[in-house]
Amino acid sequence: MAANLTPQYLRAEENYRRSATPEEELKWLQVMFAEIPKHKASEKMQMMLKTKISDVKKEIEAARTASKKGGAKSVKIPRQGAGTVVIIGGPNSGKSQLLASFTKAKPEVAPYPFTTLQPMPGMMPWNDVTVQLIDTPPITPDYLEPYMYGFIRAADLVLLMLDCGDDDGIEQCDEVLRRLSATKTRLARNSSLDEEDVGLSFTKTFLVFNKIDMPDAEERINLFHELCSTDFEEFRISATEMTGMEELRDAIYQALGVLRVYTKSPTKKEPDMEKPFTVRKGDTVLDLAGLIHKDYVEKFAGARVWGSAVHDGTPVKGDYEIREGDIVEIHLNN
Ligand SMILES: Nc1nc2c(ncn2[C@@H]2O[C@H](COP(=O)(O)OP(=O)(O)OP(=O)(O)O)[C@@H](O)[C@H]2O)c(=O)[nH]1
Ligand SMILES: [Mg+2]
Repeated sequence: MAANLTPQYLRAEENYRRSATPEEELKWLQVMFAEIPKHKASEKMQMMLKTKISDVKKEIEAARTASKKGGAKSVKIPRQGAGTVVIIGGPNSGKSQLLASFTKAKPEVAPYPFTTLQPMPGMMPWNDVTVQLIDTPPITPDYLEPYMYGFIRAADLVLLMLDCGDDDGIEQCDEVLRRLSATKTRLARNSSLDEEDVGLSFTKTFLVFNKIDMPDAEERINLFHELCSTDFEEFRISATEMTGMEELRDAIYQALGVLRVYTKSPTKKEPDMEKPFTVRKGDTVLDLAGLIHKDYVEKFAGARVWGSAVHDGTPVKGDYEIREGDIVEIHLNN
C-alpha cells in the first residue's frame, strides 16, 4: 500500500486491530475508510475496507437478532442537576474541550477525530446550582451511535458544535444536521413533539461556533450562514481561550426554563440557602413537595412562603406558583 497514509489512518488501524467488540471494529473501520487517501493506488484497499465494513455490520446485526433481549448496547446516564445538556457535533469540533472547560470532568481532548468513544457527564456550576453536561462521540456520515437518539430526545438542550478552525467544519456540522433530519430525532430552535407524528421530536439547540481564536474563523462563520439556513440561537466561543463562555453558561441555564427555590424546615429558624431545588416555571409548592419526597404530596397540609411576590411567611395552598428565589416551608399532616 502507498506510503502516504495519514497519522489518523494509522491510529485508527491500530485501534481496529485492538478492538474488543464488533462495534468497536466497525467504528475504526469507518475512520479508516474516511481517512484513506482516495486515489487509484488505494482503490483495492478502499474496496477491501468497504467489504469489511459490510461484513462487520452483518455480524453486529446477527448478534442482535440472536440475543433479542440484551442485543442493543444500552448506555444510560442518570439525570442530575437543574437540567441535562448534550454536546454533539462533528469530529474534533471541541466537544470534549467544552466539557473540560465548564466542569471538573477530565475527558480526553486531542487534535484528531474520534478521540471520544463513550459519552461522559460533568456538572457545570451556575451560581448556586449545577447543570449536567454530556460529552458524546462525534457524528459523521458513517457513524452515529444508536444511543445518541435517546440522549438528544431526553436532553433539555443540545449544544451543536461547529469547528471554525478547519475548512471541513461547516461540512461536518451540516452533515450532523442532515443525518438527524433523516430521523425522528431532530434539532430545532425550541423543543417540541410533532403534533401529527408523536414519534417525531425536536430538541432545543444552540449552535456553538467554536475555536473563534483561529485564523479565518469569522470567514467560516459567514460562509456557514451563506450555505446553511438554520434558526438556532448562535454563540461564538473559544473553549480553550474561554472567550464567550460566560455568556454561553448563562444562556444554557436560562434555556432550561427552571427557577430556584430554597426550602426551610418548620423546626429551624433559617432556610437552607446552600442548596436550592430547581423547578419548572409554572410549578407549584405541591410540585415542590413531590420533588422533595413522594410521600409529601399525600401528607401536604400547606406551606409558608418568603419571596418577592408575597409578604414574609405568607401561608399558601398547594396551588401557589413558585417564583425565582422563593423560600418555602412545607407543612405536613401527621
Ligand atoms: N484553538 C482552539 N483549539 C481548540 C478549541 N477547542 C478545542 N480545541 C482543540 O481542538 C482539538 C479537538 O478538541 P476535542 O475537544 O478533543 O474535540 P472533540 O469534538 O471532542 O473531538 P472527538 O472526540 O474526536 O469528536 C483539540 O486539540 C483541542 O485542544 C478552541 O476553542 N480553540
Ligand atoms: Mg471528544
